[in-house]
Amino acid sequence: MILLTNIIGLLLFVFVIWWFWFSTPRVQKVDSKIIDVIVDNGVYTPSPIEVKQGQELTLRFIRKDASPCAEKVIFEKWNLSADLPVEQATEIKIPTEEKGEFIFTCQMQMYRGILKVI
Ligand SMILES: [Cu+2]
Repeated sequence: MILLTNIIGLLLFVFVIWWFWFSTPRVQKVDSKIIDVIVDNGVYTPSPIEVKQGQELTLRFIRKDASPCAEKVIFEKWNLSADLPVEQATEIKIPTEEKGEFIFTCQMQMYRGILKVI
């Protein structure tokens, strides 16, 4: 009888372990971030953009404005630039190792956005 109780106890124990390890969905830590930035009417939206230092960041520029003014985006700080085809998403990976406020602009600096790394 004691043996039977022990076996049942053991089975219960195994079941509980199995339950926790295999049947609960694992929580995944997400530290990448993609932010959509709309390019239209002379402004980047949203701006300012605030992110945490060291987190992965991709800005996905979606250009609505067909005027040549909007065709490039430039991050002077990192020497990064990209052509933005109209009505398409263009992804740019942004370094966030350094804290600060960084400006991004079109080639004529009429469009201006601010990225804050905090
Ligand atoms: Cu411009």
